[in-house]
Amino acid sequence: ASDGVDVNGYIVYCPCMGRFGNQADQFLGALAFAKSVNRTLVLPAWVEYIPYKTGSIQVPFDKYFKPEAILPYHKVITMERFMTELAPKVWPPEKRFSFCYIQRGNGKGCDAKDGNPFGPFWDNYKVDFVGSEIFGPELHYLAIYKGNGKLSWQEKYPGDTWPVLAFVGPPSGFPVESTNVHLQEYLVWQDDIEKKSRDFISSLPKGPFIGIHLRNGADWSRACELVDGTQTHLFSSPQCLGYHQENGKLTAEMCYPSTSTIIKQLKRAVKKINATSIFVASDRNHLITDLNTALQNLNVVVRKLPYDSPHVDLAVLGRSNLFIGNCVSSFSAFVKRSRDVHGFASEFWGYPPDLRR
Ligand code: GFB
Repeated sequence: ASDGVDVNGYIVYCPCMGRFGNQADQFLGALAFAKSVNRTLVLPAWVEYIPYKTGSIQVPFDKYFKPEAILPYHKVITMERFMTELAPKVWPPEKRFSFCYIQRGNGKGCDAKDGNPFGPFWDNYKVDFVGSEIFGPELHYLAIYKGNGKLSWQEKYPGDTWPVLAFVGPPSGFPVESTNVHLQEYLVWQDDIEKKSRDFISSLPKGPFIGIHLRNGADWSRACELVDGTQTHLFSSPQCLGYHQENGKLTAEMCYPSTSTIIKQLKRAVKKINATSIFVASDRNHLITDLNTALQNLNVVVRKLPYDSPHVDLAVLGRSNLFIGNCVSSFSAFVKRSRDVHGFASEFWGYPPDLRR
C-alpha cells in the first residue's frame, strides 16, 4: 500500500531457541513460511548469551546481515524499523496477541514472556501481550510442506483482521528443512564483517588455505556423550548423513573427533589442495600447538583470529579453499550452506568413516 503497509500482514517471532547456528537454521524456515503465507517477515534480533551472566542480549538483525539482500526472495523489514515505523499503525498495544502452537508454562495461554530469552526479547521492543492465540495442530507451520496449510493460515487469520502474527518461538523447525537449505544465499554479511574476514585472509601466507571448525566446548562434549552408535541423527547431522539417513550412521568421532582423527584428516587435506595454511575456528580449544607440531613437516602454518568473533570466524571459514566442519553442529552447518551457494568444497570430521583409516 502507499503508506508502506503490507495489507497481507506481518510475521514477528522470537528466535528463542539455541544460539547463533540454531537461530540461523530456524530463520531460513521462518523466511520460507512468511513467503508461503505472503506476509512480510519482520527480521528479529539475534539473541546472544553472555558467558557467566544471566539473561540475554538482542542484537539487531542488520548488525550482521544485509536486509536488502533478502528482498529478491521475499519482503522483509527489521524489527527495529517495524516497531518505530509500522507498529503504531498496524500493531497498537491493545492488539498484541502472542501466537503459539500449544499452551506454554503454567497458564492457559502462550506465556510469551515467561523465562529467558522470551521476556528479555519482547522487553527489548517494549512489547506486552494482551492475550494468546493458540493455533493448534491443524495449522502447524510445517503443514505448508504437506501442501495443505497455506490456505488455512490465510483463511483463519486474514491480514485485515490479523495484521500481525507474533510467534512465541520460530515458526519453523530445527534443523532447517532440506527444501529451505538454499535460502542461505540471501544471508549476506554486512560490509564490516566481510572486510575483517578479507583482511585476515590477506594476512595468511600466499596459497590455498583450509578452514576448520573445532566444536569442543563443555556443552558440546556433554551433547556428544549421547552418541552411542544407536542414533541415526543428532542436531545438524542431516547435513552429512542425509535427511533420510541415506548416507550412513552417526558416530562419536563425527560429533567429537579425537585429535588424531583431526590430524590424519588434515594431513590428507593439506596434500590434496597443496595448502599453505590452516585457519582454525573454535568455541574453546583451537589446538594450535598440537596442529603446528603435527604438521610442521608439511610446511603449513596454523592460525586463528587474533580476537574473538564468531561471525568473522564464519565468514573466513566460508571463504576457505576447503572447509572441514562438524557434521552435528549448526555453526558448521551455516558455513557448509554458505559454501554450497558458491559450489565450494566441504568435508566433515570423521566422515565418511573410512577417512579415518
Ligand atoms: O551456533 P550454535 O547454535 O552451534 O551454538 P551448535 C554454538 C555457539 O558457540 C556459537 C560459539 O553460536 C558461538 O557463540 N561457537 C561455536 C564459536 N563454535 C565457534 C567458533 O568456531 N568460533 C567462535 N568464535 N565461536 C548448539 C547450541 O550449538 O549446541 C545449542 O545452539 C546446544 O543451544 C547444543 O547448546 C549442544 O549447533 O554447535
